[in-house]
Amino acid sequence: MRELGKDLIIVDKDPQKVETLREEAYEAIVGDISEIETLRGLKTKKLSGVLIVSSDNEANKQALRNVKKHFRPSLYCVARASDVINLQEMEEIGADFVFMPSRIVSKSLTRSLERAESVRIGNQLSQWFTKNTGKTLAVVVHDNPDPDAISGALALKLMAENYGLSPTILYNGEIGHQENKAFVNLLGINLEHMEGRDISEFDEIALVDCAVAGSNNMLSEGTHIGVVIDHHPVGDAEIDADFIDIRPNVGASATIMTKYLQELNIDISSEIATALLYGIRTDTLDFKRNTDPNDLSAASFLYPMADHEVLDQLERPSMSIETLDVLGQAIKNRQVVGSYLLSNVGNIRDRDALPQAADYLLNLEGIFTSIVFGVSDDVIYISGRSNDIRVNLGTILKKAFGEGSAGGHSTAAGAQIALGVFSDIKDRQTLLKLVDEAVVKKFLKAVGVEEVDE
Ligand SMILES: [Mn+2]
Repeated sequence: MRELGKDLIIVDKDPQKVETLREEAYEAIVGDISEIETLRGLKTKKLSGVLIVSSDNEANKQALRNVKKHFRPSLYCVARASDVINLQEMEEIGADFVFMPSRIVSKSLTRSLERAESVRIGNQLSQWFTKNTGKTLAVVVHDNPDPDAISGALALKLMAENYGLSPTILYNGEIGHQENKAFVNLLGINLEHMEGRDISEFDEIALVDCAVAGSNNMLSEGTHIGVVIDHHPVGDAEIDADFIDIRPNVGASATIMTKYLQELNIDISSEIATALLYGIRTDTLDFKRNTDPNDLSAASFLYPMADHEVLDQLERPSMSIETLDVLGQAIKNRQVVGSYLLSNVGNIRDRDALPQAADYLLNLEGIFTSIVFGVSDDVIYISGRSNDIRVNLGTILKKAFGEGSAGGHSTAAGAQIALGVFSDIKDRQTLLKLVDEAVVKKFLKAVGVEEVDE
């Protein structure tokens, strides 16, 4: 109470207790709180609240009734109950807040345990780094890395440097989407493509935002890993690693890494805070998807350190000319069949423009599923979006174009089909027409819609 800056008057039946309290400089009086006389004595004081906290439920209830009857109704009343039944009764009598000591103890115990657990794994990770000081470390992210993977790797790199290792972030595939490219450029993030690098030149390997060697990363299956940090459920995949921290309840690997930086007291630059915050926000769709209180607490820790001008810029990425062209083609070439929209954008260089175009076309009135496709040198790329709850786009694309070449979720999916023999066709126009027919037919057949004759 003293911390709240309020004066406290204590009433207790036991004169000895009252004596002790007075010695400790508290204002204390002897009295039975269930008796109205005791309360009368308090009425002269300007009370802002009453705490009824004896261990006797009956006395507490009587005191509560008296307070409700004889004091102003706005007086704030807190009461203590030993069980749920008494808690309910006290609430009915009019207590503003009733607490059960056993619950408070168990809550604070849970918190202490969580705290202890976080200290324990923080120590384990720090021990791993200490043991490997002086070594080179490959920090490997999943293929076509997103901001969560990249920022998580950045944090792990920082940590490794703090422990005297020489880390390099490695990725495979491409950094797609304008937003992700802008993210890497604006924050000056240094990561190297795996092409031409030999993983065996590194002493140790860490995996961030993916957990299984050979699955969505360029490592060979069964590679021994030093540290694994991830938040995707791995099922019963076997992982050969010294240190594994996979938290499927958490919304982002960046959240896990933020907790480690906090735990191990590592100084965070504004760039890293910005990257991690952006990673958490994009992976949780601004805390709307797969999110956990830990994501929010990590974000609130990073927020004051982050560069909000950069974050603003990341939210409004400029569209490349190529993306704009593809979008233009997609709008022009659209074919609408019922609530399905299909569009052939022809030859493409940047296939990342396809999902963006598919996203955009979903805004058209009456369209619930959009499919945009184009042809690069020898591959047809198909990208689809759907907000039709009856449609599982991933399944449909697999059905239309084969298990091996399609994948994705119910709302966002894609497929890649090798042109094979078709790529020899010299006449590009003929080729595009063939592709168009094939893709549209296969898709409509898979969704069970007859193509309308034009
Ligand atoms: Mn992630």
